[in-house]
Amino acid sequence: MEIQVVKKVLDVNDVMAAQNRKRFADHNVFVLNVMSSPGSGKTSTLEKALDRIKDQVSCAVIVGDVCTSNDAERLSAAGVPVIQVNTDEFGGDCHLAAHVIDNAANGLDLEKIDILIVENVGNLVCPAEFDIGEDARAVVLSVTEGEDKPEKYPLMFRVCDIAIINKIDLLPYLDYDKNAAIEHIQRVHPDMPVFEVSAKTGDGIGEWAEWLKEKAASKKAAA
Ligand SMILES: Nc1nc2c(ncn2[C@@H]2O[C@H](COP(=O)(O)OP(=O)(O)O)[C@@H](O)[C@H]2O)c(=O)[nH]1
Ligand SMILES: [Mg+2]
Repeated sequence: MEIQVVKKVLDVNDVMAAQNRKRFADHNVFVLNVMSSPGSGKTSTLEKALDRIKDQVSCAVIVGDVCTSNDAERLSAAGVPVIQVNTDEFGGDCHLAAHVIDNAANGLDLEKIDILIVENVGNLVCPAEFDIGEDARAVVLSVTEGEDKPEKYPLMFRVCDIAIINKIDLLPYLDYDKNAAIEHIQRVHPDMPVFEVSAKTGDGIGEWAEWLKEKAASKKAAA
């Protein structure tokens, strides 16, 4: 019985996600859904990436947390439009659903935006189950989380297009085996591109920011 209810929720979400995808395509907006467990560095890597690309492409962010507008305040410093969603207002959801993105997008002038980044609620499980109408998905995994998370939470790594290993500045202080982590990622998702970055030092941010710009440019070119 419960399974049927869950299926229905996901079906309704898929319909809304398809509407979002059409709406974003109509306005030529490339949408990236960024997911991870809390604290792996979604906001930090986005702050650094936005600093690099915001003068070349017009960006905006929708950020989801259960409570607070801390991340919106941090991301607004880049000078791009930011919409904060607090899921506490509708039951404390552990993910952003498609209708939530639809509502949040009403607060943005989509005609003026090339890249919309969604920082999802910190969680390696539920956000992977909800299509929001995005073009691509990225999972951030930090070196303090252990190498085996991709195999423990495989859906997240299966549905994402790229993985970003963050906090590589901490590698000298840890027993973390980065190559083992990459093997775990690619066992779940063969050939998944993996970017190795440090939001603290800026290492590797350029490469993933370039990937983002190129993906957005190819969507525009195909339109
Ligand atoms: N040493 C180090 N700390 C980082 C890095 N990226 C983020 N942090 C720290 O990790 C914590 C969580 O980062 P945040 O971006 O808020 O993670 P989020 O919850 O995924 O958005 C903060 O204290 C950051 O300063 C990094 O590359 N290196
Ligand atoms: Mg954050």
